[in-house]
Amino acid sequence: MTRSILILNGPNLNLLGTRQPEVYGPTTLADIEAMCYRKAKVLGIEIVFAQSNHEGALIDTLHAARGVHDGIVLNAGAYTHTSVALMDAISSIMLPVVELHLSNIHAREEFRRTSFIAPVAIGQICGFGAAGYPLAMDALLSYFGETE
Ligand code: CA2
Repeated sequence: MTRSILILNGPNLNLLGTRQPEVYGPTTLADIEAMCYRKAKVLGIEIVFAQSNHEGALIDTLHAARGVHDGIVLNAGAYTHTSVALMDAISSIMLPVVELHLSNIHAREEFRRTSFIAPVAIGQICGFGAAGYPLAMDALLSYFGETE
């Protein structure tokens, strides 16, 4: 069975590469998407790559992942630090979620150290820039291997 992973990105990540390259790097979200598709080909899996600036749309996309995808890589952006609703959505769908951030959220402002995603994720990858996306895909594949 071919595994399928949803790679879901939250608010403002559509602006990557256009502003604050000193924090988030020079890579655009389109570059990251292309990187993820190349990685998926190597891994022999399917992916869907998506982004929304809207909390409800992110929740709808998480709900729709049930029965379609085997796992999720989620960069929830700033909603990471605020959204009980996203946390509840992840709890409800019973799919493994890897929390991902480009920056090291633990080395920045204090408010970024709080994550509502972390308690309901299988793990967190942060601080490796765009390279974190293929790392998160590897992490999910490793998790599938261990849980089969
Ligand atoms: O490091 C990450 O991946 C974050 O999820 C990015 C979020 C931030 O709120 C989180 O604390 C950590 C922000 C994404 C905003 O992206 C921008 C891109 C270009 C210009 C400005 C913001």
